Amino acid sequence: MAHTKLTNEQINAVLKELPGWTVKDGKLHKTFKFKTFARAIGWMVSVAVQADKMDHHPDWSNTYNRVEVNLSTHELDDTISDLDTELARKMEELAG
Ligand code: HBI
Repeated sequence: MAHTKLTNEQINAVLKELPGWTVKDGKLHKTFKFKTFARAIGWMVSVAVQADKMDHHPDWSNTYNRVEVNLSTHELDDTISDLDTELARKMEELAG
């Protein structure tokens, strides 16, 4: 299936439904905070399984109980596509 770059309007509409998400340096960005390191890593593992199924992978880094996430689509010059908003939604679901 072909994926398309989202317009600023489309991105702003999605951001209203995704608490804590912003656009930073042209990427969909959020820092997730968990109670413990173990919970942060557990969440990352569950997201990784879903991301791999989608063949769409986050740029992210972990520091103790925080995970900083940046989503973009390399195939579309690192812009934000429907795949990024789909993965952001999955991340929210899995964060409970
Ligand atoms: N992950 N975030 C992200 N963006 C992509 O464009 C992307 C990816 N993971 C795998 C992937 N593309 C592959 O489809 C291609 O690199 C072959």
